[in-house]
Amino acid sequence: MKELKKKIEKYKTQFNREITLIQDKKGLQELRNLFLSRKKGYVSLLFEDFKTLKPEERPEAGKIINELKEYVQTKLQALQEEFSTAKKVEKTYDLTLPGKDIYLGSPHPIVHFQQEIEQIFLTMGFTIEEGPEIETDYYNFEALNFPQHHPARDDWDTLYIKDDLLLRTHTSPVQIRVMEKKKPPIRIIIPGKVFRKETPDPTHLPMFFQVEGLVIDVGITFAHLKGTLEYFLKALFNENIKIRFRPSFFPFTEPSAEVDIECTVCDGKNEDCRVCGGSGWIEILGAGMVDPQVLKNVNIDPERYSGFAFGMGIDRTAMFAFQISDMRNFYENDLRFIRQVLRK
Ligand code: FA5
Repeated sequence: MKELKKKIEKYKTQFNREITLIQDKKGLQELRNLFLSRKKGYVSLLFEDFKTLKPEERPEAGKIINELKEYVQTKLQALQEEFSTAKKVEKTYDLTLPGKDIYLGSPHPIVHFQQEIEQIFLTMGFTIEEGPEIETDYYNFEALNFPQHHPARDDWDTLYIKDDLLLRTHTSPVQIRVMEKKKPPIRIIIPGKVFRKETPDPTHLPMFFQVEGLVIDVGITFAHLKGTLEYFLKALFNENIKIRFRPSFFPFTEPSAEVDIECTVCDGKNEDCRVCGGSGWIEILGAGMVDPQVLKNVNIDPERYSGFAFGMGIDRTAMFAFQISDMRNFYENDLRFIRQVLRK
């Protein structure tokens, strides 16, 4: 009898250990066979032992063997049910259905576009510079040849923080900041945010991005300016993009030009186009040869060095690259718009 009790204890410990290792129905069946199979199961073998006991020991022996049998059966049954419900849950997934769209965050389309522009200039050997968005009157105007009360300042009206501090109206002041520190050869671009007193419309914003370009070296001519911009615009749009240079005026370049591209919204075919006003052309940048006076302002000898500069509206140009008829869309935070543009 003592021996039987020991055996039962041993089997129970073994069962408890093995049931925790079971992973599937196959394992479950194997454990069931090990303990309950009619001929060689441990419980059946215990009943064989039972037959060798004295008659007065049998009632207690029968009771504890049956308790083990019930214990094993109940535990196996519970595990079987667990497996069946898990299978039912699995069945509720229909793997043929399309998955849920998960939107990952991403930089704003204008930032993406700015990076594209930077990449083109980096491959041309330019480096990238930055400057402050709050600027002094000296850098934004004075050093760029806009004396106080010069009427050209009116085009660049802006928000003043103090008499001498303002939100920069263009990226050109960074030209001065860089030329004060570095001597030629200089070949840089300056992307950044600028601000103007402007009523928003499809092609004008009070806050927008520009990318400035500046090249200063010995023997730089207008041909270099033209070649660089043509190469850049073809790389940004396509080989067939139509470009035109128009004479213009900026106090800090002489001669100056404005560069237009063909309107990609109407292809020059809609007289009522709200973007190009029916002209078929849209201005995307201002440019010119750096005025000798500007070079003198930063102690670069204009007799030895010459250079060109340009300033392009990133949002304005993005509008044509993405063929969008209203630039304000970029800042209305409608994710349906942003995602469409990012997919193009
Ligand atoms: C300038 O800002 C000069 N600093 C450009 C320059 C740099 C000329 C270096 C010569 C040498 P302008 O005001 O034309 O120029 O602006 C340049 C470009 O910025 C425009 O061609 C246009 O693409 C964009 N832009 C101008 N105003 C707005 C506006 N309100 N909203 C969006 N884009 C604008």
